[in-house]
Amino acid sequence: MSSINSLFSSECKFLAGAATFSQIPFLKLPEVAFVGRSNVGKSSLINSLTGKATARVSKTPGRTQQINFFSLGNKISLVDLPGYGYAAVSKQTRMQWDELILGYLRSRKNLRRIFLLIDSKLGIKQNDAEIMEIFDSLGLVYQIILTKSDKKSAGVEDSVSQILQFHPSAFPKIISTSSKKGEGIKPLQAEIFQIIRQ
Ligand SMILES: Nc1nc2c(ncn2[C@@H]2O[C@H](COP(=O)(O)OP(=O)(O)OP(=O)(O)O)[C@@H](O)[C@H]2O)c(=O)[nH]1
Ligand SMILES: [Mg+2]
Repeated sequence: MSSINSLFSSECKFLAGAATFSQIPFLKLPEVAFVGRSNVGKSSLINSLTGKATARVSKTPGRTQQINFFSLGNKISLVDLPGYGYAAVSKQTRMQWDELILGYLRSRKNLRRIFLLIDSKLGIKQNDAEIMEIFDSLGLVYQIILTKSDKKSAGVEDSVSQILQFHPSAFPKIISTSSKKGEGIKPLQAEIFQIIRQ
């Protein structure tokens, strides 16, 4: 794949959905995963990156209940993970989330990068901080992607950068994006392109 544009304009196909660990497909493609609170904009960001409405965007939070795998140009797998922090879920559902998502993230051999999405309006909330601590303790490296930058609170980048100093597994580089306005989409495409070339 010669250029970023040719990668991101190639066909994006839904490969599989996994609601349980055993349904996770074996894939050889390099993979990147999008994780974050429910409603943070994971599915919208995948659609903006690929220029297609492949991932389902929810009107109600907690809509994406399974792990969805997409292949972009048969070069990379993009993974849309179910959101966390949806207030109405039971303890049982929360435990299932932990088991499925953390199980996937810990064991996935072809996983090259975890993108942890943070809403620019809300900043890092308690449940984001908890996930970051879990990732740190498991040695899972992750990169913060701010979403909905069209609605961002003043100083959000600085406050997130400050918090990252206490999270050893976080990439220092933050990318600020808006699926609505297109801000940061090209830089994130460039980051993903670099990841698969490594
Ligand atoms: N203003 C603004 N709204 C956005 C942006 N990205 C997504 N949204 C809106 O945020 C809501 C949630 O978007 P989704 O992409 O479905 O979020 P998600 O993280 O996939 O949600 P779950 O699948 O429920 O975990 C939708 O109403 C989107 O239209 C953005 O960049 N700016
Ligand atoms: Mg979604």
